[in-house]
Amino acid sequence: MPDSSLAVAQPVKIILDTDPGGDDIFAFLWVLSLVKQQHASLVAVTAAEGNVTARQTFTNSKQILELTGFADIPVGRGVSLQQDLKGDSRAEHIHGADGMGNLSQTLPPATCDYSSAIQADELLIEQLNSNPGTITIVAIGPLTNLAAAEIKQPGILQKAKEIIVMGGAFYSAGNVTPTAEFNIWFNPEAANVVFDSRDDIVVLPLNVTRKLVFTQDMAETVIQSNPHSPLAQFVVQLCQFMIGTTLEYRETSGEPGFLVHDAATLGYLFYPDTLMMQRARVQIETQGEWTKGQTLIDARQCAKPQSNAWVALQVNAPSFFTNFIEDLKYLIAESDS
Ligand SMILES: [Ca+2]
Repeated sequence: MPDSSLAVAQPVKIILDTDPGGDDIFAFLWVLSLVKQQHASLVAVTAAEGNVTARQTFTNSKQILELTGFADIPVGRGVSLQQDLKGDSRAEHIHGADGMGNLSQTLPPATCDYSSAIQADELLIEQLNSNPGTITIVAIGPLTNLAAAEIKQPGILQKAKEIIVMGGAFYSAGNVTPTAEFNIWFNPEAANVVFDSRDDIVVLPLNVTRKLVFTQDMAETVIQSNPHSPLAQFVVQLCQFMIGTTLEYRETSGEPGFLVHDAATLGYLFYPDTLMMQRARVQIETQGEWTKGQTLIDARQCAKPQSNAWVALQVNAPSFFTNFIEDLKYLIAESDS
């Protein structure tokens, strides 16, 4: 008997909110592979200020779409905190001055003007109003754009089918301060707005993403069918750059690889059997002198009403990478030589 569930499966509609970002780019490419395989439909990209400036994440997003043949997908420019951020508030030291391992010069140029592009919060509001209940937001940067949309139109985030966030660290060390993970720490007030907007936010914290070490060998496997294509070359070189900074900052206990934090969101969405989730109330520290951006779950033995999230606390990394690698292989095999 034919499997009727396959026949009726519609592609998952996604808005990717991203601050590329080396690991963002690997998540981005995974989405595009799933689009090519008709499992996903990428309705828009909203660039976020974070790893690098809003202008740079916009340009990077456009360049990735140009490189992969998806230049028609709309990109919103990130809402800026409008603060004079200190140099060390962003993450150029991890991702390169351009957020892409200093490889942006090797990619096709962005074709759209930053100053005339639609703002990310407007694009989110427009898309969610026209497609209520059907769009999944995959948020892999600081949550400034999502919060700006919610503040501008209260209730708008309820119109998303699901919101999946890479962020936070529970009962474990942060990666930007002793207690905070970068995306939440960068704008904890925005994170607060998003976690208050609905009671089913899906969270992929450092607890699982620290287990996702992508190695040079994996990159070589991914490109083997089409190794000289511009996309394959970009993937290998970006991987090399990210491994260099990851080792410098000792993020993998010396293992030569880098953490594909942001890709965990797609693991949840398309390969949910690779993760174990816990229901919880997530709270975010916005005031602490030392703990700004810390994410909390109450582990005491007492009644805890008002849960607002599903938090991933365990991942089957080999199974995750089996799927990640096969999907990236598919995208690169299909890319222009
Ligand atoms: Ca990111």
